[in-house]
Amino acid sequence: MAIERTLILCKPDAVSRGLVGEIVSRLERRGYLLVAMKLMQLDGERARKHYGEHAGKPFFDGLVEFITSGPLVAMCVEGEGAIDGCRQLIGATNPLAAAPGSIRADLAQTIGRNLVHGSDGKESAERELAIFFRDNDYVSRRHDLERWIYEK
Ligand code: D4T
Repeated sequence: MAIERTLILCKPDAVSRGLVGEIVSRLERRGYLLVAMKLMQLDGERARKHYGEHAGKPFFDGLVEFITSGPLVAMCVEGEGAIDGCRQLIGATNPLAAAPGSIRADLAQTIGRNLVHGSDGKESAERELAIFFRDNDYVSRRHDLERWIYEK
């Protein structure tokens, strides 16, 4: 296992429903560290870039429309095996298939309004983080990592 960074988005439905605190709290309680965070509204160009792998699929236009429809919160989350760990906390894409206790199972109803995004691998994490953050957006949490999280 290694210390990883992943992109987590509280999508516009999460912001609109007032669930950002709940989502951040679940990530923090697991011990993951926020190393960058931004409240922003995504433009169409960046949204299409972020969801590029889905271009041409029937749900693509609706997805872009939804993700640009209001403010979202973008975060870079760091921790041991954080990419898969965050995916586990978030739950399966369709809330009806998500494990009980996961964010989507507990708080969402439909695949098109599933509250959260989490990168699904190292390459996508790197690619996606670069869409949302510049180098100087990141802070170091090395001290917290060594103190509280990392098992030597
Ligand atoms: P994200 O990317 O939002 O974390 O979701 P997942 O990684 O869990 O799922 P995904 O990439 O397969 O889908 C991206 C995004 O598209 C929406 N979606 C997906 C949809 O509205 N209808 C669909 O049929 C699918 C497959 C939900 C998440």
